[in-house]
Amino acid sequence: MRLTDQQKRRFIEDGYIVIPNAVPRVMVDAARQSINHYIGQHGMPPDELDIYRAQTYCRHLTQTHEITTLFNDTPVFSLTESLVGEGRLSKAASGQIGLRFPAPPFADAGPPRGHLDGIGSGKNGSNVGEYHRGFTGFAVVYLSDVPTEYSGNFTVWPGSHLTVEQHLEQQGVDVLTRGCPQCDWPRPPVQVTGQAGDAVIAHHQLIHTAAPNTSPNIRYGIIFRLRHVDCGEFANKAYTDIWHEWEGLHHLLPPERASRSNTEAKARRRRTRAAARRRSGKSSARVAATSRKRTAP
Ligand SMILES: O=C(O)CCC(=O)C(=O)O
Repeated sequence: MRLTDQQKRRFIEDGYIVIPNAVPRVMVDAARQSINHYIGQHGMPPDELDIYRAQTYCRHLTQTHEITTLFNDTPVFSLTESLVGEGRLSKAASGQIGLRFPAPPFADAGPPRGHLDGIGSGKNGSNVGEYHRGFTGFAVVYLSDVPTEYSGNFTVWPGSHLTVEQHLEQQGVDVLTRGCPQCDWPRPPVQVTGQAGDAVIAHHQLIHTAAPNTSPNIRYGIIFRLRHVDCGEFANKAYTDIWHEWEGLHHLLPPERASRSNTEAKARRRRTRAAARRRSGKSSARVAATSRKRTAP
C-alpha cells in the first residue's frame, strides 16, 4: 500500500498524516491484552513512574512480536516506506508503550505542551544540555479508541517541523543545548482523535506531545521511532535538512530543496561504496581500473 502524491503533499505541509484502520483488530487486541496481562502480573513500582512516562511502560514487552508486528507486518510499514523510499526503511526492533492515564476527576488539566524528541531532560535517557536526532519519524498506533480531545491524544503542531528547521538554520543547531525551541508555531495544536487500529505517521521534527487526559479511560498507544537505513550516518544533519531521509517525497519538493537532499544522498552513497571497497581490501584505483577494463570497447 502506498500514499498518493496528494497525501504526500499534505505530509510535506503538515508534517503528519492520519491513517484510519491501519492495523487489523486482532493485532490491536493481542497487543492490548499482552500489556494488560503484564500489568496484572508485574504492577508498576511508583518510584519508576516518571521514567515510564518519559520512556516506556512495560519495558519487557517493547521488543515482543505483539508490539513490533504492529509496524513491521501491517500497511503502516508500506505506507511509511512510500514516504521514506523503497528499500530505505528499517524494520522496527521495538515500540514505546505509551499509556496515558486519566487526571483525577474534575481536574483542570491545562493546555497540551509540545516538545521535540532527543533533547535531554534527565528523565528521557539523555542528560540536560545534550541533543541527538536519532530517528526519521514517528508511527503511532492507537490500541484504544480516542474519540474526543483531552483523552491523552497524540498531539501535533502542524507545520512546526518547517518552523524548527528555519529556526535552527538561523540560530545554529547548538541552541538545542538550551532545550526545545520556543517559536510562534504556524498553526494551533491538533489533538488526533480516532479509533483503535488507527495510525499517525509524523516527521521527527514535528512539535508533539500526549494531550492531558481528563477522560475516564487509559489511552493505549504504541510509538515507533522509525529510521531510514542511513539515519545513523546522517545523524544531526537532518535538523537543517529535514527532507533528506524522505526520499519518497523528493519528486514533490521545490527543485532547490530536492537537489540539496539528492546531492547529500549521492555523496553518502559514494562514501558507503568507498567504505565497502576498503573493507573488501580493494583500493579505489584498482576498482576503477577493473571497471575501466570491463567497459573498454
Ligand atoms: O504518547 C503520546 O501520544 C506522545 C508521547 C510523546 O510525546 C513522546 O514520547 O515523545
